[in-house]
Parts: sequence; C-alpha cells; structure tokens
Amino acid sequence: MSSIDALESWTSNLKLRSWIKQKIELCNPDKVHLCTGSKDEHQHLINTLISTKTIVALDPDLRPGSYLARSDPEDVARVEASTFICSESKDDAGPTNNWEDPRIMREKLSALFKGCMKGRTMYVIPYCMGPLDSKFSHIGIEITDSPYVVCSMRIMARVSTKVLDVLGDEGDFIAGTHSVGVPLKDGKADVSWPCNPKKRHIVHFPTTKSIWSYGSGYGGNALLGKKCFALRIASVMAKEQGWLAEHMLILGLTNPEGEKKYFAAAFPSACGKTNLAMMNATLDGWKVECVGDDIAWMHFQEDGKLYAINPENGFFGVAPGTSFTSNPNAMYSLRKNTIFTNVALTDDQDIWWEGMDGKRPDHLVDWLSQDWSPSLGSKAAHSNARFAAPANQCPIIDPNWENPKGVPIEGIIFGGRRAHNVPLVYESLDWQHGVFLGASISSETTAAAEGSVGKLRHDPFAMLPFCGYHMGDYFKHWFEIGKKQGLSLPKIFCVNWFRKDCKGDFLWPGFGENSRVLKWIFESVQGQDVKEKSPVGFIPRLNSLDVSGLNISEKHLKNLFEIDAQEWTHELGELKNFFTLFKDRLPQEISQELESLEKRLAN
Ligand code: GTP
Ligand code: SPV
Ligand code: MN
Repeated sequence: MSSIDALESWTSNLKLRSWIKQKIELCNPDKVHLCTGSKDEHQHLINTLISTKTIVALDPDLRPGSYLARSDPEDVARVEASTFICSESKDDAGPTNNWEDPRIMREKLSALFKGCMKGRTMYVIPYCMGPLDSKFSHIGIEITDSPYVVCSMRIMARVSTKVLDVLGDEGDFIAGTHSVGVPLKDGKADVSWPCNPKKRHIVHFPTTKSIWSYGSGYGGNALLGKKCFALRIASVMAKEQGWLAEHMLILGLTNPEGEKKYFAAAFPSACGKTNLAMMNATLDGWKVECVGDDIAWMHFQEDGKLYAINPENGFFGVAPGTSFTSNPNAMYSLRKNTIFTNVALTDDQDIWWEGMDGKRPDHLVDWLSQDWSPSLGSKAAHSNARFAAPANQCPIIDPNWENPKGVPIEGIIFGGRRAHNVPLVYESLDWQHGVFLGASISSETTAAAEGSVGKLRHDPFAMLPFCGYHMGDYFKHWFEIGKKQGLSLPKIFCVNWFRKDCKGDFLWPGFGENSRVLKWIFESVQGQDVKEKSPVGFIPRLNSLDVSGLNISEKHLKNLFEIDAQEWTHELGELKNFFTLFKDRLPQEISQELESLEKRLAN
C-alpha cells in the first residue's frame, strides 16, 4: 500500500497509527509506503534498487531471484562506537555499553531525524520475530527510508500483513525508526548507497523499548529486528520477564541410534555459529540439523526444560570462507532468492568471494565496483561481505525450526577465537561454574564490527556488543536461573576451534570435523563416562574423543588439550582485572569461581 490514506485499512491499531503519523511529521518523507510483504511489492522494490544502482541482478539461471548490493566503503559493518544503550541511569547501561542521558539523546535524535527523509519514501515494515503462532514471538515495526532494508528484512524476519492481524487493535510492538540520514534536497540526485557515517547513531531506549538508527544502511545497524531488537531490547525484556535472549545458534544432533538432542551455542560475531549450525558431520551416522544460526530466545516451560526458538527467518551469513567444502548447506541455502552484499561479481553475473571452491577467476568486479584480477593482490570481496538467505532454503533445516513451542535445549556451548591456551573442548563442573565460563569468554576481534581485527578482548557470553543492560546484572540473571527449583538445567561446555601451533596453523581441522566434539558433548549429556577433571573443568578422558580416521598424532592431540598452569595463572589475572569493571554489581558467584579456579590451578 503506497499511501498514507490507506493507513486505516492497513492497521486498526491506534497506537501504531499515531506512531506512524508522528514519524511522518518528524521525517517529512515525500511518500509513505505501508508494506505488505507481498511478492509484487518485493519485485517493485527490487526494480527501484536496480534503478538507483544499489543492487545488480545476478544471472537468473545461475542465481534465481538474487541480487548483489555494494555498500559505501565507509558503511560495511556494525559500529560499536556509535551504539548506545540509553537507560535512565548510566549505571543501568553498565561499563560495557555507551550511554547518553535519554533526554539529551532524544533531543539529538529529534534534530538528526527532522526532515531526514525529504525526497525519499518512508517504508513501514510490520514484522514478527519468531513464528507467527508462537507465544514466545514478538512483533516489531520498522520505519526506514532504505528499500534495501525492506528487501533484506523480508528475508530475515517474517514480514507480512498477517503480523498486523496478530497485533490487532490493542497489541504492542517494538518501534524502530531507521534512516540512512541523507535527505534529498530540491530534487538532488541520489547515490547508490546513501549513508551518513559521521553522524551514525544506533540507539536503544530500554525503558520505552524503542530503537533509533541513523546514518548506516548495513546489516545489524539497519535491519532493526536482528541485533537491536532480538538481542539488545529482547535481553532487557528477557531479564524483566525471566527468559533468555542470546547470541546463539540452535542445532539438533542425532546419533547413529536415532536419538536426538538440541544444543545452543554462543560464539562472538564471525566465530563460527553459521558453520556449526548447519554442518555436515564427518562422523558416520551422526547428523546435524539447523534451527537457527545467530539468535536464540529461550524459556523454561512447565516441564522444567529450557526451550529455544529462533526469532529469525533467514541467515545473514559471512560470505568469505563459505564454500561447498567448508559449509555446503550454506551454499545450497543461498542458491536462490538471496541478497548478497559486498561480494565480488563474476563475468557471468554470479558471485564470488575469497575461499569459494574451484578455480579463482582471472577477472572479477570487486566489492568496490572496480575491475579486479589476482595480480592486484587485494581482496575481491569485503571481509564482512554477507548473504541474506531464507532459512527454509537450508537443506538441513530442522523439522521443528518453526515449532511454536521451540526445541528442548540439553546443552549450552560457549566459544571464542583463541589462538592460545583454551582447549578444544571442556565442560563446566556445574551450572554456576558454567555461567562463570560464559562470563569469561574472550575472543579475537573480527571484521563483523568496525575496528581492528585480531585483537583479543573479553566478550562475555558473546554478548558484549549486544547486552541491553548492565552486564553484571546479566551475569546475575544467569546465576539466578541455577538457583530455581524444579528446572532441568542444560549442561554447559566451552569449545575453541581456533587454537594454533607454534607455526601459526590451526591445530584442529574444524568445520565438519567439529562433529567429533559434538559427539563427545552428546555422550557427556547422556551421562556416559567420558570425562575427567582438570583445573579448568572436565576434559575428555583419554580416547573418549573420537578421532578415528583423522590423521592426528598423540602429540598434536595433547597440544589441543594442553592446560599450561603458568598461562592460566596469567589468564586468571586478566579475568580478575576484567571483572573489577563491574564493581558492586559483580555477582559474588564470579568472585567465588575466580577463587576456586585459583585453588585448582595451584594444586
Ligand atoms: P556472525 O554472523 O557474525 O554472528 O558469525 P558466525 O558466528 O555465524 O560465524 P561464521 O560461521 O560465519 O564463521 C566466520 C568465519 O569463521 C568464517 O570465515 C569461517 O570460515 C570461519 N570458521 C567457522 N568455523 C570454523 C572452524 O571450525 N574452524 C576454522 N578454522 N574456521 C572456522
Ligand atoms: C554479527 O555481527 O554478529 C552479525 C552480523 O550477525 S550483523 O547482523 O551485522 O550484526
Ligand atoms: Mn551474529
């Protein structure tokens, strides 16, 4: 529906109507488009994006219904320095978030958004995070002036007028207002990827549960259902309502006897969630199925078990490194109806990136729209180039991926990108120790966020950039769960695929071979006698990790599990120092666990 006159037939929700009217008043768009999520609408927007050269169509035989977008080189990743949690008091945002007084921020935003859509169309997107028929799902409305965002949201979330039916007259929604921040004054010509990097603001108001995003059109900055809503705002809702909103993949694992268990795993951005979530297990008879690759909303239900839904509808995956060798199921997922951003274009109008299978092409058009040949030595695709592909195109999508109840989680896995010290896999001693392990995750930074790459930083629960409130209170929320009566708590594990040898090569083959680690985790959850105690937690007993058929020496295996007391004492010091950040909001359980670890290391 392309006119504001249609507002009354589009929604009966008075709150929504009045919110949209306010935003029109503020942003002053030339046109308003109330989205329906239909195919025709999608095609119309695709045509618009082709005409503005924001996207190019890929060869319809090679890549049906798929497009390549190239962003502004200044707008290629999440911007953590410009991301704010504007709680009432600074203390409620905590030491790991940027904060600004909500009153001052509202004034800033009013100034930024005033007239920001001049010369543009304002799109209003109704979307649902989670299956429409699940009581754990939540509705969002995103206002944006980017048709690229509308087309991407249609893949990543459930965008449809059915959402408005569920919302009804009285329902509530998470309000997100987004603008690329480039008004078109007096018929001024547009650029292919409008953005305003100097004025970027990604702002969350946890009190009113609203989101404002200005100046970026890329990924998590602009597709507001994803990180802004499903993690930052949802983590606040989860804390208030007693559930969990986490940066976790969800997978089902079936053993050769046909027994199936579900696991959730938190790794920081670009640390292997998508790859693990849809892996082809190399171990005979073992099968992985994918429920989600980035976000899990989890609730304890009447039977005391923890159930997870994937609030998303698509994968916004890292392109470089994705291949039929490393992740065939991702390659099948993106064979059609996919929007690629910042990958390279081949001469036959298909996509290419570093790490793809087969021969490297001799000529490409790179992500900067320049002619590219191998002799240039530059990367043809940006390191944070991504694909947005519908989840139902994944060949191993789990039959329960849209089950409104969710899937029962029996194990939680934490991980990071650690070149040194951290063993391939270990298990927590109990829930409290497991929560401590989650809180203690550090990882090398990646291209998923702007800034330096490869720098080791603390990233508790892989939620450092995504926790919408004080991280100390977040730890407490997790500890409290362990104290409730009558819950069957999942077991907690840590993994590290990224340990390196002295030459700098990965010690572990990773990808499909990670099924060996999943098998060990599965057997431990079953209660099999596969583990023994180490100072950091339970590690696999000798010969209990299945390395059959892997060409891996005893020494190599030893290196993968080595726990160097001196290095770990250093690690402990680092952790102690990190946790002082949280001052009086640091749960005493963390101090207890630090002490226990110190004792175990000393023995
Ligand atoms: P976000 O979408 O940013 O949250 O990332 P993600 O956690 O889903 O990471 P993804 O699975 O896309 O992997 C990111 C990068 O890590 C890719 O370049 C992968 O090739 C690489 N990677 C994934 N799994 C493994 C592994 O087991 N071993 C090694 N060495 N690399 C891996
Ligand atoms: C991440 O950075 O963890 C992502 C990509 O999943 S984005 O949606 O851009 O946040
Ligand atoms: Mn992510």
